[in-house]
This record gives sequence, structure tokens and C-alpha cells, in this order.
Amino acid sequence: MAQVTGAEALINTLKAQGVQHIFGLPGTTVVPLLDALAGREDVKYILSLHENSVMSMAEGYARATGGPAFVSIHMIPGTANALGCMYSAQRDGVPLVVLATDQDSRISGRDTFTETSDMVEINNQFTKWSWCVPRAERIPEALNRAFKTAAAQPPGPVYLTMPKNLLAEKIEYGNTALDGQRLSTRLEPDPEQIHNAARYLLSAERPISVAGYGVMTDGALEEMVELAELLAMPVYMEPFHPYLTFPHRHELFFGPYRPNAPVQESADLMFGVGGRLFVEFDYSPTPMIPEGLRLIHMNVDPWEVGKIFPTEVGIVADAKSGLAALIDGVKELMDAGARERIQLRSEHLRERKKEKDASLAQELKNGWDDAPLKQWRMTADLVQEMGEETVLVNESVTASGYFFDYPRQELYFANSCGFLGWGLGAAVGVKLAMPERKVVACVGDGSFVLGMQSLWSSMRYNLPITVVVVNNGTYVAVKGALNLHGGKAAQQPDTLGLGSDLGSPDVDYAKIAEGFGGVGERVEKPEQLRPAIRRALDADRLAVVDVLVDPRETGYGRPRLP
Ligand SMILES: Cc1ncc(C[n+]2csc(CCOP(=O)(O)OP(=O)(O)O)c2C)c(N)n1
Repeated sequence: MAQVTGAEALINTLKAQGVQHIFGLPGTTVVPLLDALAGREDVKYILSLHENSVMSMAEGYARATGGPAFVSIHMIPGTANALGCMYSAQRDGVPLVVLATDQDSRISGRDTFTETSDMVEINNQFTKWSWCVPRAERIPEALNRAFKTAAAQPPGPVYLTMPKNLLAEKIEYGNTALDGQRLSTRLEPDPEQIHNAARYLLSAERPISVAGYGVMTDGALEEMVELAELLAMPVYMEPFHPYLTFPHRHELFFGPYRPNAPVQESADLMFGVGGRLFVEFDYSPTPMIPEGLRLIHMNVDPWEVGKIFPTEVGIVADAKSGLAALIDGVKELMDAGARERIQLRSEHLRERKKEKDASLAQELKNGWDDAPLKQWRMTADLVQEMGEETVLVNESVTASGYFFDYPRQELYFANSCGFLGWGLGAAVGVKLAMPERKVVACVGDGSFVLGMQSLWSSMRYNLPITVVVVNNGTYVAVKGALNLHGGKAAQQPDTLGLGSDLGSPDVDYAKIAEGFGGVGERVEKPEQLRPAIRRALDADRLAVVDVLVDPRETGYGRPRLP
């Protein structure tokens, strides 16, 4: 046992947890921690200029490494700015440990400067655990429990707060043994439920599956492909997906789930794995799962299973263990009759897929050479130029639906909850986790401005990213909705832009990059795009490609504005 300060104990515990970086934006309550970090090379402080950037960088880092990231922020001002990403981390199961140091306990509770009454309560709804550390000696215990909890299934954020004076107090600190605290993320399914699910899947005439985010976070992509192939079962992604959960070029892949798509319409069984069934966008009188469609749902979180729609079989398991068991279960029950049915289905699906691809290819020819660019021309050229080794962080909002053909599932990140201003920070965090890879953030112009403080950290820490701005000069997601609302604002072009149009002043995003020390250029014509992306990828520093796109396009499957 050695005498150390609370701050030193905190850093030692972080180190024992494998933490190499503290993502932070400090205030005076963080001073003892900064002091304890001085001269240490083993844990590095990564500064960002807004708590949203701090959190999104930490989130990107945690998503890319698969392990928890640590964040240090200041009191209620830092906490308030961090909440958007807390929500995003909760929704996408991202393990974060967030520490907001607070007022000195000798004066707290007197409405002191930037103090509020209940920091813990604010975070309860977004976190797996929210707690105020009461004593300096309990800092290691609290942190170890926070890391264990954030990483345990289903992963998510944890919030701690503590009076700043705890960090300066002297305590006895000995090394904590951590092996026993790392919980397995595997949760084996109940064999009886697996047997039942296998029976249903084999007897269904036209089963479909929805591969949720757990397929990627549990490392179950191979198993997902194997089961789909074994059963000739078409695979959809969740409509709002933080990861790409099936190979885009696979003949059984049918894109994001949309009620009423042709293959789905005739389905008699849905198998959902590792995701939510479903996150609804808007009220619709037509349910996301048609009545009468039988449902098998597997999720590591019992809350999700049968949450909205009743299931024939509900399975609580992580995607990897659950799918592996199901593959065995299906193989065990497979007979000649089933094999024949599957063979026929496979041929039928191959035809459907060919038709779908052909009609999509036809659709995408529309306006291919137009300037300003069509969203689909922009995404197609971007994917082509990126090749197969580059990471994509996607916050392109209405253009997101046009990433039909992204070749590498494990190199794709998005947030599924719709909290914008996340993409740029996440891209910088991913770059920190994957320094050998080139990283592209594709963001809407509105989203760019919501998250642009992160660009500073890209330059400060030599974490070059390429930013492709989908510049339509408007919040077209909002404008499109106002148009569909069909009220008086939709009657005139000038009122349709109410609250959405960003055009005046016309922001020069390339200059913003230059202001942070990066490089940038604007693209106005389709033929300029690929060379500009190539230059940005080769720049080896922050590079922004500001692409003018058609302001009337409102996203895949959505009507063009008048
Ligand atoms: C932090 C935050 N504020 C507001 C919204 C509401 N919102 C949803 S889409 C959108 C427009 C985004 O604009 P842009 O990034 O340019 O994408 P576009 O809609 O033009 O495709 C807004 C403001 C949100 N999702 N997140």
C-alpha cells in the first residue's frame, strides 16, 4: 500500500483498466487530475473544444476498439453539453465511463458557482449506472465497477461524479486485481428455445431476418452469413443502423427493413437478431411488422425481446452464441424435404435480388451527371474512391440511405439515434483507435456545423480525417417533412425554407477547415468529386471536401421537393 492522492489513484486505476487516453474538457474541478497527469506518459489527455466533441471522440474510439473509453468533464456545464452523446451511447450500446468532477464537498449544497442539485439524477435515464463517489478511498472501487458495468452486456455509458476535493486527498492505494472484474460478454441461449426456433425456421415457407447492431458488436457477422445461407433467408438491416450488419454485396442482402417491400410482404416468419424490432420514426397506421407474421427475436437484453410485438420464440443471448447455437440446431433438424424447399427458395431469391439490383441501377441513372450533384452520385463516387481499406463514419442524414454498396462492414460507423453533431468527433476518435487506416466522415452541412469543434482535435493530435460535406444549403430532412406536412408553409418556396434553409450567409466549409489548419476545396460538378476526394485522402491532414448537392432531394424513397 502506498500513500497517493485521489487523482493519482484514479489514474492508476484507469491504467489498470487498460485506459491510454482521457478524453476531456476541463474546468477548475479537474485541476487536481491535470496536476496528477503532469509528467505521465502512460495516460494521455486528449483535449477537445466542446463536450459534445469530447464525448463523440470517446464514442468513436470505443466503437472502433470495442472497449470502454474514459471521459473527464466539469460540473453541470460539461454534463449538460455531454448529454446528447450520452443518449447516443446508450442507444447504440457504446461503453463509456464519464466522470464529471463537482464542487468541493465542504461548500456544496449552497448553490455555489456552476453547481446544481442533482447531477446523478440527470444521468439516470441515459446510463447503466449513475453515482456520486462519496469518499476518496472509494475512487478505485467506483471506477472498477464503472468499467465493469459499462462493458457488461448490454454495454452502455456509466456516469460518475465526485467532489473535486476527493482528488486532492491522500489515500492508501494498492494495485487492484482486475481479472475477476472482466465479465464475459457471451450469454448462451436456452437450448429448448433454440430447438423451437430451429423448428420454426425450417418449417417456414418464406422466412426473413433482420440483422441488428448486436451482430457487429458481438462479432457475429460470420455466423449471421452462415445461418442466412443455410436457410436461404433474406437479410435486412434495422431501418436505423449504427453498423452494417450484413455484407452489402451478398445475394441474400435486401437492404434496410421497410414495411411493405416486396420480399417482406410475402414473408411468413421474421427472425430478428441483436437489434430492436423496431425503432419507429413516425406514427403509422400500418404496423412495422404486419399482423400474422410470426416472430422469433433474439437479443442479449431481455427488455428488447417482445417489447412491442409478441414473439413465438424469444431468446435472450448474445448474437454470436445465439447464432452459433441456432446454426447447430438447424443442421440437426435439417431433412431432405427442408433441403429441397431451401434450394427452391434460394433460386427464387436470386431472381428477386437480380430484379431489385437492376431496378435500383436504373433508378440511380437519373440525373447522374447533374450539377449540383445528386446525393446518389455523390455517395457512389465516394465509395468508389475510398476503396476497401478506408473507414466511413456516416452522418449524412438524408444521403445516408444511398450508401447501398459499402464493401467493409467492420469499417463503417454511424449513430442510430438521430443525435446530430456526432460524426466529426466520432471520426477523430476512430482515427485515434485505427491510426493505420484512412478515415472519412461524410456529414450533412447542418451536421458539420453542429460538430465542427472536433476538427481542432484532429489537427492538434495529428489525427487526419477527410470530411465530405453534403452541402445542400438546408436541413432538408426538416424541409422535406414540412413539405409533406402540407400546411401553409408548403405553399410557397420562400416559406418552405422556414427554419431549414442555411443559404444566407453561404458558409465556406473549406475555409473553416483552413481556419483549423487543414485544407479544403469545394466541388460543384460531378467530374470534380473523385479527384478532390483523392487529394483529400492523400493530404495527410484534416481535409474538407465541400460538395454542392441538389437541395431538392430529400433522401432515398422520399419525394423530391417542388
Ligand atoms: C442535435 C440535433 N438537433 C436537431 C436535430 C433535428 N434534425 C434532424 S435532421 C436535421 C437536419 C440536418 O441537416 P443536414 O445535416 O444538413 O442534413 P440534411 O437534412 O440536409 O440531409 C435536423 C436539424 C437533430 N436530429 N439533432
